[in-house]
Amino acid sequence: MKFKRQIKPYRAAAGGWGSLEATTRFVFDSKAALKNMRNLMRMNKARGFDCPGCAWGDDNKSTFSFCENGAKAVTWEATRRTVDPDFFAQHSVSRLYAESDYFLEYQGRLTHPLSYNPDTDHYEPVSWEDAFTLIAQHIHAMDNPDQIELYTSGRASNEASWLYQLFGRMLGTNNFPDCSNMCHEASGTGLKRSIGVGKGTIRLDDFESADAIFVFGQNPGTNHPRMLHSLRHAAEHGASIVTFNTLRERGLERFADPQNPLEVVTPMAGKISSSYYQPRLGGDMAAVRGMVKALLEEHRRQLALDGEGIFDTQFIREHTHGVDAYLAAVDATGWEAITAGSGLSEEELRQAAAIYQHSERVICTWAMGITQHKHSVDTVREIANLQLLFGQLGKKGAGLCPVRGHSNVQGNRTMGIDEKPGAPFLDALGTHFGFEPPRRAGHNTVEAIEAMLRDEIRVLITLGGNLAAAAPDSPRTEEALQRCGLTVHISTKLNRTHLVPGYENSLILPTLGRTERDMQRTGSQFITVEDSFSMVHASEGIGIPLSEHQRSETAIVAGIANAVLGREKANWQGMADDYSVIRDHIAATLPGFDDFNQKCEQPGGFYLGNAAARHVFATPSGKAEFSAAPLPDTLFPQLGNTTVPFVLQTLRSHDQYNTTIYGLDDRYRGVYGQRRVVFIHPEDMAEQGMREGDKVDIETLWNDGITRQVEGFVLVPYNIPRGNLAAYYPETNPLVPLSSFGDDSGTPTSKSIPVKLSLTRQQPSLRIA
Ligand SMILES: Nc1nc2c(c(=O)[nH]1)N[C@H]1C(S)=C(S)[C@@H](COP(=O)(O)OP(=O)(O)OC[C@H]3O[C@@H](n4cnc5c(=O)[nH]c(N)nc54)[C@H](O)[C@@H]3O)O[C@H]1N2
Ligand SMILES: Nc1nc2c(c(=O)[nH]1)N[C@H]1C(S)=C(S)[C@@H](COP(=O)(O)OP(=O)(O)OC[C@H]3O[C@@H](n4cnc5c(=O)[nH]c(N)nc54)[C@H](O)[C@@H]3O)O[C@H]1N2
Ligand SMILES: [Mo]
Repeated sequence: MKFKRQIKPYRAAAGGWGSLEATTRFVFDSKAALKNMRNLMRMNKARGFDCPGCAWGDDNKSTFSFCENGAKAVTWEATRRTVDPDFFAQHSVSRLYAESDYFLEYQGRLTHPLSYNPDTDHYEPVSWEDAFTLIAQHIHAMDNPDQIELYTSGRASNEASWLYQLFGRMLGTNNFPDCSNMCHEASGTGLKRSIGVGKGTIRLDDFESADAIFVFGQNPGTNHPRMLHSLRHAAEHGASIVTFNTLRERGLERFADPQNPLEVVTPMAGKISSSYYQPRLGGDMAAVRGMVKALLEEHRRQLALDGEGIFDTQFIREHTHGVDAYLAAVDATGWEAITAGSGLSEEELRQAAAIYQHSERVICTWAMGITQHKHSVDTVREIANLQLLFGQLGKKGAGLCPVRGHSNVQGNRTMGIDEKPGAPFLDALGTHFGFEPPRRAGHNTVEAIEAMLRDEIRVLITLGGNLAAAAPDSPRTEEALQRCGLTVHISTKLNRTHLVPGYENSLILPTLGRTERDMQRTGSQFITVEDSFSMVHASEGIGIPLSEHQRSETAIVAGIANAVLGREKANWQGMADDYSVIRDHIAATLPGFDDFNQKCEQPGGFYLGNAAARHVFATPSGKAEFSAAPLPDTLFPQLGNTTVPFVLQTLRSHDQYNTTIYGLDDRYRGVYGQRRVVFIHPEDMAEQGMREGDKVDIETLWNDGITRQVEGFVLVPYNIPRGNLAAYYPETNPLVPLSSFGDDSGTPTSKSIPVKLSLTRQQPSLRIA
């Protein structure tokens, strides 16, 4: 594979011809053009499969809506390329380990169950029955049930996830680390504390009636392209779109310039105006505090004039708790701390506050720029504070909207993939199946890796995902995997995690993707998923599986559970034969799922509801809780007085889906044919005596004596605050210390890593991507 490396600023608008061209290129490059086209046509229709891309909702108005990156996700899965036993006979694990993440997944779909042979360093075919027996042997040899970790990635269906948690809890553990621990955990934790429910309060059509949409720390042009449609429609109706993003992101920027209508004739064309603020990394809590400070001043001024003020005092009185303490905290926060913390001027924040004040209905959305910092829970709660002051909850066109990542990550949690499950769910599960579920909290992702490093874990099973590449501190995560006796990976494609085997055994279990037909004993099965707006709907694959040896996730989980626990506790095989049996169990154990099977027939799915949107708050006070947390003094209290030259964020390029690398371009940021780049302010570059195109090493500054460094990153001058850097994940994951995670969220601080730069001395032999 040869790639032309180039940096060339992208001048067109986001969406448009560029995406259509890229989409068709992907469709025709994947050796299955016709099948892919047919797949795209079915995506998101009432019957057909749910897009395995992001968790944005479907507007049931257009017959089908897909975006460039959804198309990539589908075609990547629907490839005809395969990695079969011959491939593994040819390539040893050490040889494959030397390849890039791009190379590994590009080889195609896994077709056979495989078992690692340490004597030959090769994966070899194994029968399903032998694989299940081996898993059972390892699990039966454990001293206690907490010696297993059951990881989940957010693509797994509701049915597979629910069955997986039942298996774990019947085994006796709550060790359910999942990708959400590295993702929106702070949103769940923060919102639960503030409004009693860890999910967004709005529905997709609320975007149509919003007067303003504040988008914090999110890059929808790449990661939620269908959200651009909602933003465009909102803007057409006159809504202001106000962006807070450290980087100038093209997908958002064009919205920022009212003089520049999107140039091409596509569904994206249209004139969208907004404001664009560039806080420094981790500066959003201070920015929102600044807005509230300005609004409080205005409230008091108005109050003196008309006795009412601008806040929704009735809502505050009836539905909230703690406003006085919060406003005292706002008074106690000076402008100096606000501007220093946010990197924005008082004038900019007053301007943003004025837009907010003059908008009757406001939606606040956010993603990883908010959730992957040390003080993320407080930041989420600060956004909630702002919305509570104005009663923006449960009103049409207004509310809180964490925009989820993986297409069913919200559903996984609803199904009980949670290391700290609530008592009501465990009670329901225990009563329904007649057993006593474990009550001890289990491990989140960071805790799971730490436990593996302490040799406390014997078995790791991953239901999707790529833990070795997605988790922080890559060398330590890889060591952790090697300290498990058995690792088992239920996967569609080959990835780095498979190449770091456990010390006794490792299995790769090939699974069907969401786009594929899932035939079981009682016929073709559908699964269900939940989007960011709490809509649950059915998804039925149509593609013909590549191999008769691939099994569905649900069937694999049932097979493992049956081998380990036997059929006395539950009829695992019966559930795998007919997923509607699982849905009946879900209906019996989870609120909101009554008549689940019947509700699946509704086109577009059904709404799970959101208590906070109905002004019912499941908090200790029974009301929405203001949070009076102070602004953090520093992002790195662990570092004391150490000078931190740069703060680095790790983010996604346009051609990737998390650790899946589709290609080496990042079109909107003007990067082509390469991924080892670091974005830097031109003046910072000059000050360091460095030039565009120079190669640099990036080293983390931390307090544990471990050297964390990545080498040979090309400097790209960019519109980014002074002192801030950006580079792609997962290449930079070795830089994120395992011990650096969010307060109360445990999420690795992937958006604020303290680093220094130095020119690369020796040119390392670069591996592509
Ligand atoms: N095509 C595609 N789609 C995806 C994914 C993918 O990899 N590819 N991943 C999926 C998943 S799992 C997730 S979680 C989502 C992720 O969706 P995003 O959160 O959009 O993903 P990131 O690329 O991490 O981008 C973070 C954005 O926040 C900004 N940012 C970073 N730090 C800060 C900060 O401190 N303050 C502010 N205001 N801005 C900041 C960055 O400049 C960047 O624009 O996307 C999902 N959808
Ligand atoms: N530095 C840094 N690290 C990060 C982040 C960051 O912004 N910066 N983001 C974090 C976030 S938000 C997330 S969500 C995590 C993602 O962490 P993960 O969810 O663990 O990683 P993915 O890259 O999404 O997983 C890709 C793999 O999933 C498998 N797969 C794909 N489809 C299916 C399927 O349908 N079924 C099954 N069983 N397997 C499938 C394939 O084998 C593929 O190789 O990474 C986190 N890590
Ligand atoms: Mo995510």
